[in-house]
Amino acid sequence: MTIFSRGFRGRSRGDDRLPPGQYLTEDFPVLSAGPTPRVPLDRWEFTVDTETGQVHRWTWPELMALPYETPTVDIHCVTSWSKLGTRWRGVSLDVLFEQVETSAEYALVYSYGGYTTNLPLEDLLDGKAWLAYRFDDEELAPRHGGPARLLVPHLYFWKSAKWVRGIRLLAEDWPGFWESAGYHNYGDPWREQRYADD
Ligand SMILES: Nc1nc2c(c(=O)[nH]1)N[C@H]1C(S)=C(S)[C@@H](COP(=O)(O)O)O[C@H]1N2
Ligand SMILES: [Mo]
Repeated sequence: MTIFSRGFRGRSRGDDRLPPGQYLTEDFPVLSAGPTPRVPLDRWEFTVDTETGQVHRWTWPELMALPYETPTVDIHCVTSWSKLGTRWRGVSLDVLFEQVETSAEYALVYSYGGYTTNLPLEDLLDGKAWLAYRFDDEELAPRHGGPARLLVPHLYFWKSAKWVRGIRLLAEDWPGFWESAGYHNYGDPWREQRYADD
């Protein structure tokens, strides 16, 4: 392993934005646990269902009609790449949850194709998460989760479910795909929470 001093790497490269154990990349690697599901927009829907059995559903035109934001965020994959200043367009989860009444504390996010990931509901709210459908001024490419993916940049990027289909609100936490395979349940890159025991 090569150790660079802070001075040598230079602050302009953004090391103060690089969590421990991460390296910077300019490309946008693709990490998918299975094949890319194709979801026609006229059949696409996004669902939030609550612990009391209430179901909230948005079609693609309904999603497009909602106010969007254009976050620029740093993203951090648990396989150690980080990409700074990525530019997205998406609907804040706060907007979607305006209509949702819940006292659940946990969210299980699920995708077309079967991927799941879990996180505390509060990590989806207060400006921390988006349902993103554009990247770098273009439609979100299918390999990167298009038509729409979750974007939760403050946690390792495996929490940002591609091809997202819905969120189940739960009174008790339920581990998702990587979380039940030994990855950390929460996944804060700044605390280097990669694996269950970290
Ligand atoms: N549905 C789904 N979402 C997913 C994944 C996946 O395999 N399936 N991989 C996760 C992981 S580990 C990472 S790092 C990011 C990768 O997103 P990218 O392929 O756009 O870089 O998506 C996350 N979301
Ligand atoms: Mo990842």
